[in-house]
Amino acid sequence: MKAIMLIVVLVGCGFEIDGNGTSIGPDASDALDTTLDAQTDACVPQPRELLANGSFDTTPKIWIETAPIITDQDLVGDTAPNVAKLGALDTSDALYQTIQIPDGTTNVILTGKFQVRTSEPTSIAHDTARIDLEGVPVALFELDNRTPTTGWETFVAPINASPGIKLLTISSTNDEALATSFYFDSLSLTAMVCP
Ligand SMILES: [Ca+2]
Ligand SMILES: [Ca+2]
Repeated sequence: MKAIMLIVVLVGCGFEIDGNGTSIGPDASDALDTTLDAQTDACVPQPRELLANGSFDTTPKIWIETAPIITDQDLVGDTAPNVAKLGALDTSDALYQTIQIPDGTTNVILTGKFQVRTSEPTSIAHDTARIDLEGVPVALFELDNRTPTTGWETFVAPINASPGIKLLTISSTNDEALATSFYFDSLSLTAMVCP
């Protein structure tokens, strides 16, 4: 009985047993199992959307506004009907959303559309807008009255971010004269992660 139990234990551990019931070493199939496990563990990262209501068109609104910012007035949205409009004389506006950068992220990119409409001359920056992640300015993204647009412009901004819960902020500041409006729509924040 003891011999039978020993064989059962050895087989369970992946050892081969010869005809005499003698262990002759690790099962050759273990190497194959290891290879298959490695292939199963490897993955092709897929894009995952981290932002809610990036179009500003769905409910619940999710975004926190310091004033009524999400609106269907003024401009036709890149995605109808709503846009985010920041900027009024002598005012600072902000739009917030908490997002989570997932573990194992290899790449995070913020994309979207913007417009800048201003009464200012384009020589000196008086009114500005920017996007921050957890207080850090998003690379490649800062707007002011020197760069007015006549339609929706596309931006693509890579973000260097560590995993965890972060606050995404869109903000603007206008001085006391000659207003500038900063519009945003169709935002998307994607991370490449294993599904
Ligand atoms: Ca929209
Ligand atoms: Ca101004």
